[in-house]
Amino acid sequence: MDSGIGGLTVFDQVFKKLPNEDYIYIGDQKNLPYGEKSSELVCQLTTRIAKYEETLGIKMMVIGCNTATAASLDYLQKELTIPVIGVIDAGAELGVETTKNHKIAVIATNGTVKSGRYERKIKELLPDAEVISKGLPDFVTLVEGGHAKDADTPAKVADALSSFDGTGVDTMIMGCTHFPIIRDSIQKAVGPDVTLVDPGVGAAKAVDKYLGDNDMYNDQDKGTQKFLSTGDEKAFEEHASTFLSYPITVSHI
Ligand code: DGN
Repeated sequence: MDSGIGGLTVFDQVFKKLPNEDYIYIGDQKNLPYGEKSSELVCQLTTRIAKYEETLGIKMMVIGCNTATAASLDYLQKELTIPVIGVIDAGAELGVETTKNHKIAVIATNGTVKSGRYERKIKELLPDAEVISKGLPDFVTLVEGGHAKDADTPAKVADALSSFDGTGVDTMIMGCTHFPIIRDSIQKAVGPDVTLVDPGVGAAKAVDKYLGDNDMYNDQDKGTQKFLSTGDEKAFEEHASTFLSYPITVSHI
């Protein structure tokens, strides 16, 4: 699930790794954005989607939204009877695997940064890590507005990331579903010495490991993909082309 459409970047990574599984993606488009809402409200909204998903007979849930993971992962892991994987823990693990000098940057929504969940998880795995986090909600607006490929976007991104100059971070976690869409601009801004981490890739690894360890793979040849939205399904379909390289059909719930 995701607050809306951005979680498609996470879906895409999991789907690429595990194409034989059946997927139901729910975007809570009616209630987006989650990024600037209180964590109590985000937890309530995420739980509502999770409870609905559970009724559909799913075997695992991936919270493909960083803000929703920050607000509700611990609660949902206790509340649901199925395994729940959050994109933050998976992203933090990948960040820890990637860093060599233990200096890690996290860029995300303000909600995610305020939760401190990336920092906590990174330090749990790598106690001497130095974590520098920054809330960049304007990047969400930029991608949502369809400006990812605008000529002035690299300059805007570079300006927003200039506070990382001289910090020595060697790894930057793109802790928001929208940020991989402007990955090239981010890479250009931080330079070739900083490795970018996409938590969607981490989530795909975590899902694969869990299914493998628990003998839960689907042994069919080809999986199915269903996309549901709580908002305007046509707008969702059109907008999806910003996030995916293939068209999708979306139904309203
Ligand atoms: N999906 C959200 C996240 O990864 O934090 C970003 C979109 C939003 O709700 N602001």
